[in-house]
Amino acid sequence: MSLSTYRADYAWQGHRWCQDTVLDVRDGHFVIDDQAVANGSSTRLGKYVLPGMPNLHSHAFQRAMAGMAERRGPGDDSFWTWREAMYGFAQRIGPDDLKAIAAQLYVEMLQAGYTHVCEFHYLHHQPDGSPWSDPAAMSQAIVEAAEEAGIGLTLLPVLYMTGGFDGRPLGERQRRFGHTVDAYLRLVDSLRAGDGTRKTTGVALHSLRAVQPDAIQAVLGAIAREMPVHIHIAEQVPEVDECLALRGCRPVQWLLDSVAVDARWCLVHATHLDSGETRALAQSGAVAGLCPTTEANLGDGLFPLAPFIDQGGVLGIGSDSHISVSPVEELRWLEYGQRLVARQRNVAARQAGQSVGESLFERSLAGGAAASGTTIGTIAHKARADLIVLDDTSPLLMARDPGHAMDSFIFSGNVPLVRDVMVAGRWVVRDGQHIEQSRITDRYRRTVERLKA
Ligand code: NGQ
Ligand code: ZN
Repeated sequence: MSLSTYRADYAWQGHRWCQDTVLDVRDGHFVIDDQAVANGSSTRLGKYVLPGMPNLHSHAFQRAMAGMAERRGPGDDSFWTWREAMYGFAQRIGPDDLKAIAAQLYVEMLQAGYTHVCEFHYLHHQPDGSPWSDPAAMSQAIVEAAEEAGIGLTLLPVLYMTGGFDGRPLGERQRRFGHTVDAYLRLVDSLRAGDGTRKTTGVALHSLRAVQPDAIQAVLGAIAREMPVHIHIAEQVPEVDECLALRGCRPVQWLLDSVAVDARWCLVHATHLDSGETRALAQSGAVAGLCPTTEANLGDGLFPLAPFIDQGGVLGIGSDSHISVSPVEELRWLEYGQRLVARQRNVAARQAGQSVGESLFERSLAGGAAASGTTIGTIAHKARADLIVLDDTSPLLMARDPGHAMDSFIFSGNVPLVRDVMVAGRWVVRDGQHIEQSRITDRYRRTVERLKA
């Protein structure tokens, strides 16, 4: 494949804006040469060019129910009443529906500046729990949706075996999520076969509620060393209490004591941490997978951001239930939640003079890339060529020097400032429009109308 040469007035590279940067792209990856000088044949991208953001946690099907669970039920609503509504919605979805919903979602992610998604996929079987004729049919729907939209994918088939910490069997509405360890490992193996530049396969354990200790050990013993491992860990206070009652310690503590948690791990919703867990998680090098808009929507609680950062913790962001699909809004709420509780400002910037937006964006790139198990999240030699170009004609960026550009992007916009988006060297969003938008959105409309009927 030939070389394309681009230039940016400012590119976010190695923790800072670099002026007059030349970016070569070949075979979907950056070729960065420090000596390169912009010449006549390079294409100017715009004033501000950033690495694309990895979205480290997604349940794609839930996008189609966003906004449908905000009406009060007969009693106090909670995460658990939302989950019942979600299970009801999930019952109706087959492979074609999932593909249509996921493709629409991934288009929206790209337009918002996410260039990679970690799909935590547990909707495996038919509604009665029996496998489809192709046991990987639902996973395949995700793979095809990502290909159609042109987003990078870390596919995380989820192991889901039990209905609680006590090992009780799956409920009727959870049956289509379930696998034996052997069947699960076969699925993982079959999915790995198609891995390449834009697709990586990892593994996911749904939660300590859904996977018992022996099964965790069996999976970890069987998979390749380099595969990312994701788990929902401590989202709700009742699950922390149940873990304390049945296992004698809190979920994050239990995990850290029971398996070798390191940088390949992503602990999604590591929300409820005591100070010892915060320190130990930070020291482990694992990624804390934070999904602030979903965690707010579901009434989870707040992550101890400041001590975690101070102890060197790694974090990334995900849009999870997709009540919102925007890295800007995730980062904004990550910071604002802390401000509201601490009654302080600029919490995620831990040193004088540091920018909150730069600190959060940079951290989320690094943590998201680690959780994805692939070289993204950076404009660097040999990294996959994923980038976003901001709309520098927006009034929000007028009379802003580079030192305020990131904070203006993260905090001031209500209209997305993302103008053009590239994934693996290919333009998928130009002038805010996705290249396949009308076809994918038409199919989505037909799908959700049919699901509603
Ligand atoms: C999920 N979602 O797997 O979709 C979960 C809810 C559960 C979030 N945790 C189900 N946000 O945890 O049992
Ligand atoms: Zn989740």
